[in-house]
Amino acid sequence: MQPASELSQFAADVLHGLSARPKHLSSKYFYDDEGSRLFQEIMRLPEYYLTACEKEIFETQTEGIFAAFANCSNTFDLIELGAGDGTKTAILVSHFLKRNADITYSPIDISQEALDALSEKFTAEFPSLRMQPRRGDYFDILRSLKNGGGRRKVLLFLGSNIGNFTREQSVTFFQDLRKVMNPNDLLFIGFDLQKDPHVIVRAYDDSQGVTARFNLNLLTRINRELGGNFDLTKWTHYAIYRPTEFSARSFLISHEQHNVRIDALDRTFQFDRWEAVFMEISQKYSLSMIESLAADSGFAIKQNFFDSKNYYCDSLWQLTE
Ligand code: AVI
Repeated sequence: MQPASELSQFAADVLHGLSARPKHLSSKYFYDDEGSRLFQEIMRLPEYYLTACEKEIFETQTEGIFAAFANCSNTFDLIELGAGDGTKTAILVSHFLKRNADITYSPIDISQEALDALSEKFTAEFPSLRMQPRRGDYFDILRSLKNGGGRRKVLLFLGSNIGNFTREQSVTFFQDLRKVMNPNDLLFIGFDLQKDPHVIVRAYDDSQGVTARFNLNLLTRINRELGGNFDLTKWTHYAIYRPTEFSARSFLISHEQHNVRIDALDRTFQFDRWEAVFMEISQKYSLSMIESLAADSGFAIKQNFFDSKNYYCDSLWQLTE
């Protein structure tokens, strides 16, 4: 057993979450190598419309996006936070290179496996592209890139990843990004918009059970990394949409009363029959929510790009004075 002072952040967060009422675990820990692989599978699901919508925006509005990024200069650096497999970004990169843009692409991710796969794919597809993949904490890396030789940085935060933060966390995150940006830099963010709740719920409770496996994988990760003994057969994935708050929420529900031991925490946790552990929030946005998020974080919207169904918005932000 490790003394509490030596607990990893992961262990400390699991201890905090499972000691709370109601219990919760943080979705930021979903993305070990297996979690990243499962998320890529989710992105290919027919019910998970987010990826297809953002892809459509990139495919149909590439020139408009290029014009907005370039802003009269063909030189800029693309830095993608949480790059995953980079499939959507490849659409932009391909177009930018055809337009002879002088770009560098720096994908940042916490999964080395995901970064390796992405680097291999991009190197094969775009041999002339300068790439600087980086694994680790966004802010450490961005601080190291702050003075990029006077080149404009365009930060990409795609896939509605922002939806997994609370509003307070989102404002803090954008304010922190602002600190590592120069006045000419831009921030391009994917937002999933509000729509028919039935469509949203299906995206988080797919018929093939991939999202269920994605959530359950966090229990497997706790078993492996923290010496837990979660029995996955005692748990069910459950997703809802709260229309008054415009957020999808996912839970793992315990079917029966049972105990789980986690060696690294030297603790046993009791779960009641039908007890829910809150796993993830996926916020859905209106345009006024996006505008107020930008304003409260020190940014102004330069341009918004929408898909044909108006399900999704990629919003390009610039710093305010
Ligand atoms: C990464 N993030 C934007 C996804 C979402 O839609 O909230 C994670 C996810 N959770 C279940 N399905 C996908």
